Amino acid sequence: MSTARTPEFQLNDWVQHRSREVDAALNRLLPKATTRPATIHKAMRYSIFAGGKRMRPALLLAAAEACGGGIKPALPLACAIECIHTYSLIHDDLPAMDNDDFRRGKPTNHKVFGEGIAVLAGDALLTQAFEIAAGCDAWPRYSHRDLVLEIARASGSLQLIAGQVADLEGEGRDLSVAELKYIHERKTSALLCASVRLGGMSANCTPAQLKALTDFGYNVGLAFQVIDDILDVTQTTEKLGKTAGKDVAAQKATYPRLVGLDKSRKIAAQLTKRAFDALKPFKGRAIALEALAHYLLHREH
Ligand code: GRG
Repeated sequence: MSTARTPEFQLNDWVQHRSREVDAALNRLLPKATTRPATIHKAMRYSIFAGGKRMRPALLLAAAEACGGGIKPALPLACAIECIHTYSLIHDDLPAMDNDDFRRGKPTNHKVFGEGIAVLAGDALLTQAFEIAAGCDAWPRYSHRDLVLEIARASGSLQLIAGQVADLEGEGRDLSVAELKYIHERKTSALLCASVRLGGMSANCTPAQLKALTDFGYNVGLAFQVIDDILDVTQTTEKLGKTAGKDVAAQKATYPRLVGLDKSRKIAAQLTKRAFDALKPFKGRAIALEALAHYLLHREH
């Protein structure tokens, strides 16, 4: 992981250090694998510690830093967001949805624990996220109500779930670019955007900073999904840690399918440029956010 844009900033070290902190916090916050009923706690931990990139926690912690905040108050929120994200992946992989056998380089949750436990492990991680958020400190500008609302809105039936519904209903149909963007805004961008906003909130950010983070998160979130679509057709299953070529096989609407690979790459670069522009009010203090946006545009998995 490197970035040509900010050569003096060691993104690799930055991410590794924060990922270790996030993993240690998740380990503290989730019930132990031996806690009764052990099966569900093993299943929750199996997917949480299966080797995800931890990009949402990284963006959340980077946003906190941009607003002058520290890791400690942001960490529980980073864990809450990773719980929501992991729940959505477990459910998305179920036979009733995308029916995938492979995720984060490992057999999917339902392949190991069975469908019933996988549904429940997703449900439990979703609930765990709210328990963690409710247990966080609050700040003068942002109450528990604000934090919990932020997470609920991003993952509810108007955003994450709306995106998944539109995705399911779009299968086998020719979608327009506008319809595809609707899906990407909700299925992907909403949670990434909430991540950076929560990072800002954990640092008691100003309304102007929150607005800048929202613009950044929205655009980075859209770019993330365009890149994800590109990687599905350009990378191998081994490299991705999930089944490559699934979108083509399922005849799913994607940017490469609708506008071609070259144009898709241009769109991702344009969205990333908008994300960079949104960071101008931070006057160079959003260095980790910049480096992450640059990395996400050039990532290979
Ligand atoms: C089941 C409510 C519900 C929603 C599912 C997450 C999701 C919505 C679908 C999975 C497929 C997909 C393309 C989702 C868009 C978001 C995305 C690209 C997820 C993968 O995120 P990464 O690459 O995964 O950050 P890791 O494993 O690295 O954390």
